[in-house]
Amino acid sequence: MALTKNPNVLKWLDEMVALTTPDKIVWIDGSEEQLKGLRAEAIATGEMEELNQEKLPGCLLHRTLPSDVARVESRTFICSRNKEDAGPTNNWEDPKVMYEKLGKLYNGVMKGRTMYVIPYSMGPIGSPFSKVGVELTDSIYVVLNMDIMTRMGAQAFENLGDTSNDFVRGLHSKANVDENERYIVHFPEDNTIWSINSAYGGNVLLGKKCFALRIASYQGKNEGWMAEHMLILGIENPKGEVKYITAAFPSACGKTNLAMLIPPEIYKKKGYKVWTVGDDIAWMRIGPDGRLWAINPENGFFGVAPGTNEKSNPNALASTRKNTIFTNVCHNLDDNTVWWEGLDKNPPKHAIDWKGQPWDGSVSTEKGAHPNSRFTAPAINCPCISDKFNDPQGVPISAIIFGGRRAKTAPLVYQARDWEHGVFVGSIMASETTAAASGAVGVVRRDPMAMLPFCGYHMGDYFQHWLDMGKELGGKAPKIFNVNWFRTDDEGHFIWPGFGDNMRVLMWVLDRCEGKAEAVETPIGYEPKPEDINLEGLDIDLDTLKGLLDVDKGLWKEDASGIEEFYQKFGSKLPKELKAELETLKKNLD
Ligand code: GTP
Ligand code: SPV
Ligand code: MN
Repeated sequence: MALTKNPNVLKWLDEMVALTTPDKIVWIDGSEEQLKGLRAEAIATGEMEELNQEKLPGCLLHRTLPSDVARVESRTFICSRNKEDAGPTNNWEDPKVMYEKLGKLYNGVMKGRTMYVIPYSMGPIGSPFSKVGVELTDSIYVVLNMDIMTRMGAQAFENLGDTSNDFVRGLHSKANVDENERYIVHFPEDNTIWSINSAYGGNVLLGKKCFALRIASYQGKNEGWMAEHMLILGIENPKGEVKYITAAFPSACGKTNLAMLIPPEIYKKKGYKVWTVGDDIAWMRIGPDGRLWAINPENGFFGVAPGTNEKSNPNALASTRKNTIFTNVCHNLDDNTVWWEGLDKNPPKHAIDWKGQPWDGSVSTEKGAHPNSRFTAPAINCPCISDKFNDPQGVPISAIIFGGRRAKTAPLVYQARDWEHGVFVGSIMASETTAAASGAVGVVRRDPMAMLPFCGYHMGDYFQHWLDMGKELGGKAPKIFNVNWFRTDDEGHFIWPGFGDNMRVLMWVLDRCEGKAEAVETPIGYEPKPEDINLEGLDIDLDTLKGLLDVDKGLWKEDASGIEEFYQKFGSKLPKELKAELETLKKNLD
């Protein structure tokens, strides 16, 4: 039975049913009873495997095809009516042409299958930040993941109401999972997403990157707010005051880890605590007090498994110990649990690898888990989840941090001189590519604000939107910083210990926001005095830290010409403020 009377939903559903011709339609109400049935069905068909219910209660394992393990940026499109509106960094096709082309692929694709109708809310139900989406899919895996990642079920329709047309229409079919016919397509002007021939997370959980970043960034520009690829965390001082920070790092560059960090002993014993609000996406609005406020639109974590362990990220690990879906990890057959590289030093001997093949960790030279294998874990499982996680108003932001993987150029931390300079700092972000997207790994590319694969419109307009938001925020704007945890020595080892010790850098960041710490002016912005980063209890001396903060003018001059070349892409859409910032940087380097 239909879960809504909203004629806009029903009309669109009728059209999509006529196109894809499923045998059966199931409305997802979000009830535990219904989910139980779907889990049982997925286990019965082999789509998912039930893990050890004593050690991992409620946990399931799933493998996608080896050709379908990451986002595919080359097959991701922004189909605005005018090509110019998608900009130089997105793939584009005329929406009419694309609807027709994909229409052929969707034609009858759900024959013999069930269509699940998933209503969901991005953001807490009832929050002024929140937005509703409906995803139609032929995958139970998608339903079960959406249950963890969003507020899914009948309540989302209640939020939408009986007449509103303001919902994102998502259509997904795994079809034959044919990589040559794979498309992840956004029609921002129609509030529509069409995804076909994939069954991997970022391509098919349409509430996440597709809606909450690509469509939402477009909505944000038009409606005066921001959708960003950012974690949100709170740092509580011994007096019980909490200050909030957002940080944008590209995929697989440390957002989940920073969001859940465990304070080093020196801070813990003084009474500092860290709280997680979000690990991947932030929606931000200017509040009635004129400050920037953020919510996490998601309800769970779709986190990178490899490297997650008791030491690096115990909070993430704890989050995955119940009601979690594991995708493309290694299956330990001895006790029916999961394993991945970096979990511990005891790879199972009797196991199935991410490709579904028998695997013996004591001899194999292949990886047991895919480098982009993931866990889908409910946010409420996280031991350090913030008490503001469900707050409809979100949290006020004191600082915004940009960062990426740079072996050399970027120092451990620096602060932008002001908002405009901060927008410049975000716009010139560069990072080595990771396994989160298909393609080469370790190649440095420009990834402005970590949004290169996620901005749903012209990136030049996006920079302008950042500048406009700054004007509106005025003196209440968060301070902007850049960090790099990934500088390496001559042997390629990371110099900075990272993980929990990143808090030492965050403390300088917060001190700067409160006017409590000094800074040194450099050609690229303000840096800490080395003695202002607390190294107590660390195996790092002041000279190493000075090296981490070093600004190599030669490398930066090379970078400046790289930026100049990158900026040329945007033509007349490049805001003049950013052009001026580049000139200032070049002058400072001479
Ligand atoms: P997405 O979910 O793809 O957006 O990734 P993310 O930005 O949340 O990255 P995540 O925290 O999952 O980290 C990705 C990889 O970076 C993992 O293998 C981590 O172990 C590693 N990593 C995270 N933080 C640090 C750090 O401070 N130092 C070092 N050296 N590695 C880190
Ligand atoms: C990312 O790649 O940035 C992710 C994972 O967070 S995905 O959902 O696949 O986009
Ligand atoms: Mn991400």
